[in-house]
Amino acid sequence: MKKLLGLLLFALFACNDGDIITETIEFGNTFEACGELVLYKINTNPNESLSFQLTNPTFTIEDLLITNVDPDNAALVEVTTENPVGISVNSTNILNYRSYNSSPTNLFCNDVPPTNIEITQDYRSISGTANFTITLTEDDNDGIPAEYEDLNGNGNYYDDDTDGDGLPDFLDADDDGDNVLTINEGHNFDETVLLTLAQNTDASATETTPDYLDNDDDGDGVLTIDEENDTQDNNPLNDITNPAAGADFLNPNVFTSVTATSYRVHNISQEFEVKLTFSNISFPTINYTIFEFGTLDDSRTTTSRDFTPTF
Ligand SMILES: [Ca+2]
Ligand SMILES: [Ca+2]
Ligand SMILES: [Ca+2]
Ligand SMILES: [Ca+2]
Repeated sequence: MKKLLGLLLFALFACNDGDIITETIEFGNTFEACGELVLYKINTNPNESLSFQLTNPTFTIEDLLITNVDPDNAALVEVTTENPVGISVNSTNILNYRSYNSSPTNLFCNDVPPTNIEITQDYRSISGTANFTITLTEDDNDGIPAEYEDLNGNGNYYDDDTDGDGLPDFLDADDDGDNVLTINEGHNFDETVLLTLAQNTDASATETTPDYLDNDDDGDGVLTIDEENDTQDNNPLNDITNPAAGADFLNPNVFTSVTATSYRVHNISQEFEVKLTFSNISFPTINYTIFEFGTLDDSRTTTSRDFTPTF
């Protein structure tokens, strides 16, 4: 991971005349959060921390992760928070650099802080701005990387929607809308063969559409989504008349149509990147025009949403 060089390096490039903090400090590029609201990162060799404590903050971490339905497409969401969110660094929202005589590992987010830990250096900035940038990345986890779901190859993942349900293929766990998940349609993707070994049940000289993009997999004239002869549960996988031939939607000799009534729920994974950058902060002898605090390492940034296309 790219390392964030700490105060000394920044000082070399950014400080005014005068004394500088005398240690070389290097922090990783992630930070953590706790309480309402402390953002911090620590080192244990040497023992030190950078922390930003907000008093009476007007937002929580959860607030940064709220999404809105895209007004142009109900299948899509977007981060609601304006990027970046500017928070003043001041006498109540203080940015601290501290060093200690022992490990600060359990110092933050702990109801019972460790005893015997002493602060040996304490510098603070009470001016500047904290800028958050929130980026959301979503995925359908169908086993095909997003770049290989860009069917028209134009680099825009949002204009490929095989089944026309509003979810572009890279977010659509059932690309052809036949109620059989793409991951269960034999796409056989791997980084070597890519999609060249994708299963195509009704392949012929003129039929080259792989099952995961084909809404009538066995080419029997009954749509896969309507091949629910056994159990009507929006899952054609478990409708099997002849076990030797497999599921009915892959068996051209079974073509009873049982009309589907809805699409299945689509689960879309979400990964938020919360990046914090300070601008124009000032420690007693050091000024920084830009200080990259890093990205938030927190389980709350990994989640998912469900979407059921309109039938
Ligand atoms: Ca779709
Ligand atoms: Ca997909
Ligand atoms: Ca499908
Ligand atoms: Ca086909």
